[in-house]
Amino acid sequence: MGSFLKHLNIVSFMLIFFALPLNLALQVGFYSSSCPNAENIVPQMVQQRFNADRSVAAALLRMHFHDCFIRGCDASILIDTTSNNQAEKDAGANGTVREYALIDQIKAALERSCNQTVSCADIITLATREAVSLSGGPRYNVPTGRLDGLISRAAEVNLPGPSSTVSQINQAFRTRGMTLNDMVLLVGGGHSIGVAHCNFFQDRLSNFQGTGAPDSTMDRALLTRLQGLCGNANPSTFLDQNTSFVLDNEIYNQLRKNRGILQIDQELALDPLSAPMVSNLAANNNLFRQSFVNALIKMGNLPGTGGEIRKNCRKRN
Ligand code: HEM
Ligand SMILES: *[C@@H]1O[C@H](CO)[C@@H](O)[C@H](O)[C@H]1NC(C)=O
Ligand SMILES: *[C@@H]1O[C@H](CO)[C@@H](O)[C@H](O)[C@H]1NC(C)=O
Ligand SMILES: CC(=O)N[C@H]1CO[C@H](CO)[C@@H](O)[C@@H]1O
Repeated sequence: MGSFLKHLNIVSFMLIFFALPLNLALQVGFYSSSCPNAENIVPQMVQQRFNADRSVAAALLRMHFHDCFIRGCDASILIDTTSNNQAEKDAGANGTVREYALIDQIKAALERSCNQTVSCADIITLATREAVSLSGGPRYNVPTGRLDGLISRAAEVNLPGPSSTVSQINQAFRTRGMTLNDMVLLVGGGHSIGVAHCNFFQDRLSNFQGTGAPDSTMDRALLTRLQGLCGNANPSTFLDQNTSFVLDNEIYNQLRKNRGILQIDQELALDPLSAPMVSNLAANNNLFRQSFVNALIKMGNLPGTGGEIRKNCRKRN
């Protein structure tokens, strides 16, 4: 009996062991002995870029999201298209993900400092951590130790669009192990900085859902301004019309004032599923700060499928 139990334990141990998502090796300070400078080099380079253009913070946060939602956080977003493979970055939803050159520069500096040690997926993660704190968000410890994936396919990019409903977006988060609360935090918090181009919300400005009229939920002054802005070119406007460069809970207040730019953002405040959370977050920036970071770390832990430490973030070794 004892030996049977012992066997059972070994079997269940092995089951648990092999079922472990590959990210359980992630830990805070993963590079502290293998590349002690990694957590200085990334912040320095992001800070430098931010000093020249503070919109870089939003770009990094969005890149992290687009990376993690396809194949986990494995830098699949960074792979370039080749003659026989159209990569994620060339899928429609990725058209305006930016700051790939900054990631290349950080990678080059890390390669000089520690040969083939720091993954591109961790570079995005550490750069995002910096983006959050440079935007006035909390500074947090973030686990590292991710591997770079070997696969990146445009056809796998199944990100929801800006006209999705709250329950559709919720479903996209649920299939990745995240809750409605995580979703409201990440979409709202993510959209508390950065911009959207007219093509992503133009449908709200005139013939909304075939009604022949603009989206009646949009604040009139905002509607008028956006109608003037969006012409033939495709300019952009701030997702948070008030504190546009600050990662804070003000976006939720804007949404409650019907000043959301993207339809999905506005829906967060209107849909009974998410409206109570929007109210709570709008009223409490400390609640927002702590819970946003927790949700962001959770998103950053979405497990990849394993791989390598790339030498060049744009291609497999
Ligand atoms: C799943 C629901 C989401 C949808 C439908 C969505 C959609 C969009 C769209 C259409 C834009 C405008 C892009 C452009 O015009 O260049 C945008 C921008 C942005 N999104 Fe999201 N998003 C979602 C979730 C998230 C999440 C979870 C984050 C991060 C935690 C995030 C962070 C950002 C940031 C920072 C920007 C501004 C980018 C910049 O300034 O370059 N989004 N999003
Ligand atoms: C980096 O590593 C590769 C193989 O892993 C080796 O060939 C090369 O000499 C190393 N370069 C430096 C500067 O250590
Ligand atoms: C802008 O945000 C600040 C700080 O969050 C707030 O006090 C103010 O009322 C907001 N202004 C508008 C026009 O929404
Ligand atoms: C900048 C960029 O790579 N844009 C691409 C996004 O995806 C669409 C559709 O696949 C391409 O046509 C764009 O060139």
